[in-house]
Amino acid sequence: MRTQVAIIGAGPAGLLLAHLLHLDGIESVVIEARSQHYAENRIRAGVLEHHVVDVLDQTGLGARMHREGLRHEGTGLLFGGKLHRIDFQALVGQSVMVYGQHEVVRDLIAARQAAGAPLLFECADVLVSGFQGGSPEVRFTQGGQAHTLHCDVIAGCDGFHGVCRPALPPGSWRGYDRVYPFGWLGILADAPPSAEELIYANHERGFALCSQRSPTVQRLYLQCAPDEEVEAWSDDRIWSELGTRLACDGFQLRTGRIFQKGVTPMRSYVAEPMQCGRLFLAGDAAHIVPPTGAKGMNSAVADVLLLSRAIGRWYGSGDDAGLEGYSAAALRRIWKVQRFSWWMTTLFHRFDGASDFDRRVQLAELDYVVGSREASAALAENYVGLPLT
Ligand code: RFL
Ligand code: PHB
Repeated sequence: MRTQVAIIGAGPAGLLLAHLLHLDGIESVVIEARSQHYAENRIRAGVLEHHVVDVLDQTGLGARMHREGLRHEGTGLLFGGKLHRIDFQALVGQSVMVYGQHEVVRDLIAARQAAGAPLLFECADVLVSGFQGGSPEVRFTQGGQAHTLHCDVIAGCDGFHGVCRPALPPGSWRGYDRVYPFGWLGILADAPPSAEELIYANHERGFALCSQRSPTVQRLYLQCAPDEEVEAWSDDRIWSELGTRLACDGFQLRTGRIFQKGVTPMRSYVAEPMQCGRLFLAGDAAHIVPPTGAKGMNSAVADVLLLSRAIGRWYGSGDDAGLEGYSAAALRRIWKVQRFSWWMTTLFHRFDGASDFDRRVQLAELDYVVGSREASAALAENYVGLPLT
């Protein structure tokens, strides 16, 4: 088998890269470890930056998102029992779209399959090699049969636990890491939204987030221990804790049947550089953020936009400056996104062992953010999305 670009992983990064290359007339094969059903039903991110909405629009993927997604022109910040609004539209003239990551993935898979382009699910034993010399290749098995895919470029879009980052030669890269001493318990519930916009809550018992997915489904999160047992959280306990942490004037928590529960540990991580020879990492394979800034999937989109342009330039004119400069260009944005995600996390979470002084400084910072137009605008500018490239 031979292709131009071998893409490992059918998450948002891999699927969007395949789509962008296809529009540019460049062939690729997407190799995914899991099943199509799994990829289409994995519940994760929910907020799309305005540039990401534009990319989906401009590449023919926006129709369902505009029908079913929820446009948000601001967000709520709750602390000291009072709800404040950050008005994105008034402050920076932009908004975000609440549309589940798995819906984006479904739209991308449908486009790929409609184009009749190769997207291989349930591949095992994936191994990338040859990327430092002139003949990159990917070995894998599918349905018990061994395959070798020869290519010009390998895109490692296989997420944080994939095989591509560990395939970078030792000594050629390093990881920068911060692990937070808490996680998020996330739920999906059959209930109409409790609020028109998201609410990020700083409460002395810990962070809470009130988000949504549709007019009938809510997405909510609670700060918990990083290794929290989901079983320890009955539906009643979850609703009661959410009610406590989100309590404020005029807010009424709408409850309903909880049909999904999961715990996510929180971590910031960046691999530098994000490339070696003809192997390029994109999305969670190269970096992850704590979800407080809603940046993970958005960063994956930013990476593959850069990478697809660099690959297009290389095939178009033989100029490999974009490929050579890919990691440096991607990292400039990533570190700003890391900073914002770390800052939001630090601002809103309860840190065990924090002193009363620390707690007062945290509340003062929140008060400053909602009270200063400049500080509110800085939050809004980062939240709706820094320029993609
Ligand atoms: P993914 O989505 O992890 O996809 C990687 C794909 O690679 C496959 N794979 C392999 N395939 C072949 N061979 C192998 N050896 C392989 N190993 C792995 C995997 O099966 C998978 O299909 O990475 P990608 O594409 O880089 O996308 C990143 C995003 O998924 C992630 O950053 C976001 O979900 C993070 N995130 C959020 N991001 C946002 O932009 N906005 C949000 O509101 C937001 N909220 C969140 C989040 C992540 C969360 N969790 C659960 C981590 C909320 C949560 C709770
Ligand atoms: C979500 O709706 O899943 C969501 C929203 C905002 C975040 C994280 C997750 O910061």
